[in-house]
Amino acid sequence: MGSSPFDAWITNDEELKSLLAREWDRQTTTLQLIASENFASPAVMAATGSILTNKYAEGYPGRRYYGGNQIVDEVEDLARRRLTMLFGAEHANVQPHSGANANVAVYQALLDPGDTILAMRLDQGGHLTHGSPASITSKFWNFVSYGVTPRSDVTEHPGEFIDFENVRDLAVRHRPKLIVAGATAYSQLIDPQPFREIADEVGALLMFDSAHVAGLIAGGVHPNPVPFADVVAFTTHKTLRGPRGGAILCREQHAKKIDMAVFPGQQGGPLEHSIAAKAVAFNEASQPAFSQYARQIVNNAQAFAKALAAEGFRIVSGGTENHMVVLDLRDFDAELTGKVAQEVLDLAGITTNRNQIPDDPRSPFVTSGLRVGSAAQTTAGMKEEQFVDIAQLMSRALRQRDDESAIKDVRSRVATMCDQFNPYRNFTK
Ligand code: DSN
Repeated sequence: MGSSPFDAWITNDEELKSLLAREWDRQTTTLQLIASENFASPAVMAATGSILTNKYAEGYPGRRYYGGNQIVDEVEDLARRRLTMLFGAEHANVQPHSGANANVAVYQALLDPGDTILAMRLDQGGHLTHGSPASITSKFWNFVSYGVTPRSDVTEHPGEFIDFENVRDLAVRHRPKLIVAGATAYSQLIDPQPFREIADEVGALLMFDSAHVAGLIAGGVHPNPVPFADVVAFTTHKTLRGPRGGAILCREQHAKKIDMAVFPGQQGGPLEHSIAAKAVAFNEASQPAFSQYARQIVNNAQAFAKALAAEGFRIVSGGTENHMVVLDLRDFDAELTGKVAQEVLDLAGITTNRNQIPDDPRSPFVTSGLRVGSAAQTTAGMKEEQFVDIAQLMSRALRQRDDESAIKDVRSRVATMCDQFNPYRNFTK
């Protein structure tokens, strides 16, 4: 079993050290295909584990409620500067602890309780914070949902797409104060322009939730919503490959309200060690190599989708234009649920998550779908060829799920691949 070089610092806690060593082993000997995950660089991880974790810094640079923040102010300013430059934005807030916090802070900043928000429904590809009944957001604001519509006239790949006629009809009918674009399980590019046009037509503000695609935007392979949206909120740890956390970009006119909503509205002391790690990631994402990385993520996802379709899976939206592929398992095997598929693939060393497909007859805990993504294994150096192999291994494990020796064989092939493509190969002790 290997271990992270960082674990050497944990000298006095054998119990935790052993858990970290096991997780290191899991991450580097099994395939990480969860579309919202990635492998952060050692520099990002080092900053996350830095001395900045010791500092309280409620407030913002130049306006803190505690002393001793001269250097922390520079760290946070560095992160804000790098982020605004990366996306061409007017203002950045790098304090949200997560994407969910960031989204709720945006609602709090721009709306009054009870105001109407038009957003994508969870089972159609949206996020919990887009008004799911299980989320606090649905208790405070009145959500109207749009979804996807099956289309057979898209000859290259018929499937489910955001239907802008439907978004417009709902917007005209319900007059939302805010429209939310962006998704967590939607594999097509989301064009911010038609959303802006609809928002302008009904006098709504526009927020783009770019949690999943932030890295693709930074790498130039997804349209940048910043020129179109009033606010762009996202996580920093998905395709952007930074530390776990959130961030918000906005037009200057909303800056004060957004900052007030994050702190003191939502949060207390910011996680300055995470903010330092965000600064590292924003710098990494501004390098030319990151654009090549983003392009490779999409190429890999497209090769993956094609190979999965060849194995008999139906691809929701007919294909992918980003980093993820959502599989409808029913054509492959009507009996196979997302829950069982996820469990079988776990045994075979392939980490995925079950996901509802549009209008899924099964519950969110069971599902008829599976979501996979290419960002993490692309970081590890995998190319189209490896993703074709992974599609075949997934298919074999799921078809032969009752055959222990077949699962074992897939697991051993996965281990060989992971050995060849260890994201931390230069850092393993
Ligand atoms: N953003 C979700 C995901 O896509 O996995 C988690 O909230």
